[in-house]
Amino acid sequence: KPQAIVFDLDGVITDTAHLHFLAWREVAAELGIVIDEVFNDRLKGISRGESLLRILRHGGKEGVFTQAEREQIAARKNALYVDSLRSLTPEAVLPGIKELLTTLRTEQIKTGLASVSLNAPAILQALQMTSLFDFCANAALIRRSKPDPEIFLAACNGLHVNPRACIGIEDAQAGIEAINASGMRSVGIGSTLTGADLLLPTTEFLTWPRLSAFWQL
Ligand code: B16
Ligand code: MG
Repeated sequence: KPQAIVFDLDGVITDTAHLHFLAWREVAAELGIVIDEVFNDRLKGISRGESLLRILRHGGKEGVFTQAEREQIAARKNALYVDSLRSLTPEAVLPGIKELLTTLRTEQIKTGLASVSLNAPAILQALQMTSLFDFCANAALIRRSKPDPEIFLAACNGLHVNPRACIGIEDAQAGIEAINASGMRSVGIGSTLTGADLLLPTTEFLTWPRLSAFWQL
């Protein structure tokens, strides 16, 4: 069996993408830029600063703001986002996830988190999921966003496992590319992803028997 399973947060453990979207939409509107959920898909797994750059580019406002101004805009988005996280309870954990993490404990398979969100520790706390993870990669130490494998490699490092002996789970295209580049086997959640070694429609299909069968292929 695999030595460890490393999870993405947003879109795999809980659906914070919508809360990110609402905060970005408000901030973008203040700058005269319109974004929709389709555009938001391209921000999944992308760091806060890089997300802002993509939004400015989308609105034709690249180069309009100084670095200091961009930091202020990103801080405003984060304040709105953190405020919206107050509504997060354990009920927001996606279907099947808690069961899977609990089973991995009994199977003695290590569990890791590879989220580029600086808010990940607070989110796990709100979901009451912190104790189900052996190691969470520190997003503050990551220099390159997904699709770079850095965050997944940091998770494997912290777990003291070889990426080739692990499975990574992601719902974003940039995330699948990051997992593949890390040498782990990739499991994608959602129907629009390409390049995943195993593709499942929703987290409900994410069970230990399913992952175990996939590992033995
Ligand atoms: P923060 P993940 C990512 O989380 C989100 O998908 C992405 O939309 C967000 O911009 C990024 O975290 C940074 O989040 O602003 O809270 O630091 O998919 O890597 O779990
Ligand atoms: Mg995600």
